[in-house]
Amino acid sequence: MEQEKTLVLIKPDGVQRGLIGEIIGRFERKGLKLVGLKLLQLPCHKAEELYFPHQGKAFYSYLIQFMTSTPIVAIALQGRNAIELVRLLNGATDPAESEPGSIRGDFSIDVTHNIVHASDSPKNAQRELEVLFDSSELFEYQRIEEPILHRLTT
Ligand code: IDP
Ligand code: MG
Repeated sequence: MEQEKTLVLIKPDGVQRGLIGEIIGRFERKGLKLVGLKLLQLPCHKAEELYFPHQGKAFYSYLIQFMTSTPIVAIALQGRNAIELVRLLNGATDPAESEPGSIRGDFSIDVTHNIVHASDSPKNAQRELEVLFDSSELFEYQRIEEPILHRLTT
């Protein structure tokens, strides 16, 4: 599986509940590489860009209001099959259905206040990363355990 990059956001509820370290730790321990990281208050126009596929839905305006209410953490992650893997670690959108062991399954109880966001496709990952990060804010480096995380094919 090829290396992919994806966007994760720790939503206002995750930041306010002191879960930043816990959530980043889960991605790090899995073997995903942090290639971008910042705390910011999401401006309204960026929230609208991020969630434009949901425009017109009943929950849209509350979602924008919630996402712009207090700071969030934006995380760019890189790794093999990262897009699908991160969504698996996050768990199902509705915490009533997310598995225990996933972030949403372990820490949330409400479908809007569901702690994390993650991109759902390569196209959306690229688009969403561009909304949150300048290219100068994304980095390349080696994690020291890369050779033992992956079966190396030569
Ligand atoms: P995802 O975050 O798992 O990709 P999406 O369907 O893309 O889920 O929805 C984006 C966000 O909108 C969700 O994470 C959640 O915060 C909110 N949301 C989705 N569906 C509902 C709903 O039925 N009621 C209220 N909020 C919702
Ligand atoms: Mg989504």
